[in-house]
Amino acid sequence: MIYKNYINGAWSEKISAGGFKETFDNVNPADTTKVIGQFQNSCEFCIDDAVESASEAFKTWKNVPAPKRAEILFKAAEILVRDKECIAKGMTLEMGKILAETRGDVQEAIDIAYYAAGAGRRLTGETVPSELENKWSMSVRLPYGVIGMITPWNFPIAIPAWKAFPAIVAGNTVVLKPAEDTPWSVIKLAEVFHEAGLPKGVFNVVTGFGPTAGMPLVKHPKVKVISFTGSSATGHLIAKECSKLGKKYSLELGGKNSITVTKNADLDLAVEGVIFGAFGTTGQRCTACSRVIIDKKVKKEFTEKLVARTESLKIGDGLEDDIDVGPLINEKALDKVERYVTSALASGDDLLTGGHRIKMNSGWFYAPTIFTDITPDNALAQEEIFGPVVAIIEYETFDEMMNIVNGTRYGLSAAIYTKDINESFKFMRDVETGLAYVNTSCIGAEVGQNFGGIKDTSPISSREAGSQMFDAVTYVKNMVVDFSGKLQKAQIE
Ligand code: UN1
Repeated sequence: MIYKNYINGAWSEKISAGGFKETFDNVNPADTTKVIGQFQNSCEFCIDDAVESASEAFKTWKNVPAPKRAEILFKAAEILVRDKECIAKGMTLEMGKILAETRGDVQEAIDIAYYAAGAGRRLTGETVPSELENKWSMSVRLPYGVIGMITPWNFPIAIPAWKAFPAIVAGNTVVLKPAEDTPWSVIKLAEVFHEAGLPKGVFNVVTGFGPTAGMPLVKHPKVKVISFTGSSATGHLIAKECSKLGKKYSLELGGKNSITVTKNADLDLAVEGVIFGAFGTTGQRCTACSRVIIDKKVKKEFTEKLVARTESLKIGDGLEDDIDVGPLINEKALDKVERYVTSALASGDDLLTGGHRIKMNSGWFYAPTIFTDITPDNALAQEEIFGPVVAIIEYETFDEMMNIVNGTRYGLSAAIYTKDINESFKFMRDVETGLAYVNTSCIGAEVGQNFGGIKDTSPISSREAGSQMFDAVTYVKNMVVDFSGKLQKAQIE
């Protein structure tokens, strides 16, 4: 089946200058002989069309009352609820994570739809007392116009929804380029909006690749804000381009997240937290746990439990009922994991379990992998691998542990397992991340919470979801009325 771009409320194809149709294949990572469909390999001309339509739509959409804009989002939420199972199954076919997780992905989109739609009635500004008599000052939040969004494959609907829903409620229009590995899920989102009755041009989807479709979107002069979630390398390229053009940007990049297990921890609970954090979504979350930082006193006991639990995980096609861990997204991802493991083994690092590919149905499977006695400066403890690989690092004192937790370039998520309340508060205060968890895993943020990082995870610390969800997609306009009938001079009178 050939899937088209969604531009100006209609489905359109990419036709090359020579009159040829240009598409790319999207395959099932659990069985690469199965093709999901062909998608448009778009270029800058498709982006131009989409931006034009978004720019035209903005002229009227910005003046539709926010509660009315929100009504369409409520409808979209209902359609997502109705179609949740079908979208979840399609998403597992497209990107591999297990059905329980793809259901969660759609649920996250439903949650943010209701959350953002509700906020449509609460898009408040503020009034500020003037220094002068008979003078009034107030502010409102206003939309920018066309927002360009480039979204990743690991949360194919949730992340586009986090970005697009608040933007649309706030009165912006959107051109979204999904990752080339998950165009189907975002085309589905366009179908949902279409059915919900979103006016044409408000939400547009252009599929394709970063250099040929993503970059033209970033550079387009009519695109006022760029919102990107993905790799640090691409994020820095985008930041550079946006700075050159004086364009606002919101970035959600890599992570090197940790779970600390103290001597006061409930070890069984901590094992479950690490399993979920490290091997959920096959380790392919920017919030994934890739470091376990363990008190030397409980290291042996905890490690034995963790390895046994890891070896009980069932790897396979995420559509099957009893599967715990699906495949990696593509061959490049598999090669990357393998490269890190091979080089760790070559330098003598201690492998406890995993460390190899799994041959099954020509899918991209890799065994959940744990290394132990890793030093904090090791590549396994510093670089984002984005796969099912965990490094265990031991510590003796609280201060040493905090230095290890904070000793990477990233700052997204960190968790601590402890029954010591003082220790937990010290940890929350001192951890250099945007997300801190106590006695739960380092993944699983909810839509009511502000999501994002500091340091190189989010170079300007932008946030998605939560009470800050409008910050990237609105600006504040301050408006002043002087009803004194004379010229009053601020700071002078
Ligand atoms: C991501 O990995 O890019 O906190 C987002 C979580 C999810 C979102 C992760 N709700 O794990």
